[in-house]
Amino acid sequence: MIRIMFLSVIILGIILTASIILNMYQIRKNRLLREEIASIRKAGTELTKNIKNTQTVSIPEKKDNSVAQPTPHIETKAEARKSGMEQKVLNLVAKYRKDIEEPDLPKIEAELIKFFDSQPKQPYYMLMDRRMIKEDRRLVIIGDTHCDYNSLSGIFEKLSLSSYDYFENAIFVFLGDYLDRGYTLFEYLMLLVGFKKLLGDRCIFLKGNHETIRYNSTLQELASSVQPVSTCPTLNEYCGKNKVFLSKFADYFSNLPIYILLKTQKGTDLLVHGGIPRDRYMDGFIISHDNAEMITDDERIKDAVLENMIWSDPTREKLRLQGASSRFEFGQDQFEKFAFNNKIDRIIRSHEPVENGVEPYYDNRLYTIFSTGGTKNKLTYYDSVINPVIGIMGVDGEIRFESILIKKVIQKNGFNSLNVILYDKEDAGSDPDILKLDDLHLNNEFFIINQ
Ligand SMILES: [Mn+2]
Repeated sequence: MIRIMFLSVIILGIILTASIILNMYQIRKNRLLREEIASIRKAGTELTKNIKNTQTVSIPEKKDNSVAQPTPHIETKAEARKSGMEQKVLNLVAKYRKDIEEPDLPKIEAELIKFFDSQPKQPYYMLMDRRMIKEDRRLVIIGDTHCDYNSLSGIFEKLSLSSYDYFENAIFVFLGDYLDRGYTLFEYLMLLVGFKKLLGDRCIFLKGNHETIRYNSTLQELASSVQPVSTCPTLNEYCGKNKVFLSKFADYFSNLPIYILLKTQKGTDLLVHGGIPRDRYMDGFIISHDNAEMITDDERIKDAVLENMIWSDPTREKLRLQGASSRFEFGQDQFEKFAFNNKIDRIIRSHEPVENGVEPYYDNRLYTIFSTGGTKNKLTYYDSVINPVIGIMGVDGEIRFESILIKKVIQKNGFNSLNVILYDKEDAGSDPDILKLDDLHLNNEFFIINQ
């Protein structure tokens, strides 16, 4: 009996000591975590300070310090709850869904000039360091939208259904190709620019090959390097008298940044419209990981590489011969060489219409994202793209792809503000006007490539 009591006391003692040690460890761990966060913040501030006059995308701190969430799905919200920003975006969508008429154009030109004048000139490269972000600030990556009002507004409307408030919190990166192809111009431009005005630094436009435009001062008109085009001739025809507008338009779109070097907890991503440069330039430069700048002895190589990066396409082959035309292809070996030279893990790009809206290559180390399409969409040039998507990246660097199509109309309990255009009547059943939010089955449209 005494032996049992003695043993119990010893065991109790051990448990007590262990719990005290564990507690001390937890307190120390929490302190270390706080210190770590503080030091990361400090490092971030230092970094931003050091390269202030160059290219770092400053990511505004969010007010609350909630813990990072797992990579997002679009969770539908239970009711029509809207933040101020979300309402402003939806108002913009509604405003420009109506046709802009010819008499409205002088006002539109003046508004666009005001926007162009307000934008600082940006360098061709940007560094975004998401390792510094401790909150749930998601990144929305949007591929080609090509003058398609329906797809652009569809993206905003789809995101407005989420319980996560994208418009207050997320960063939006557009991968280029705003101009040409699609069947709206002024309405699309006003929505695009209006969105950028609302979000400011949280909305980033990269340059696509269709933004290779210039103002020809001899002919006093816009010219494009891409054929066939529609935006430049349309602007020449309808805004031809306003030379200031034409030249500022060309100046803004042709000088957008070319790429973003994105650091996440998973590694380093390159966000760019096309892809990698030609073989012959591959050893002539390196992309700096300090500030994302391209380092080279020869400025001509830099210009050529930047031009290549908005034109190239991946293929499933190992090696691809490269012709002399602007548009050219590369294979897996070429991709891997570029990735190795520049310590890049993934490339996220657009430029090519792909049926499913997203196409993975090279063991998920390269993704093509295309964001205009829809078989019933009268405003897209790309009705071969059945399911246009956007990419959504969590702070952990995981990327998922969300269809921008909304197939059914919601009109219940006053939640009828959505103006859904990509809606497919045949799919919707007998009573398309009265459908529950649950019927959207948003997650069924998710493409989870990494898993
Ligand atoms: Mn393109």
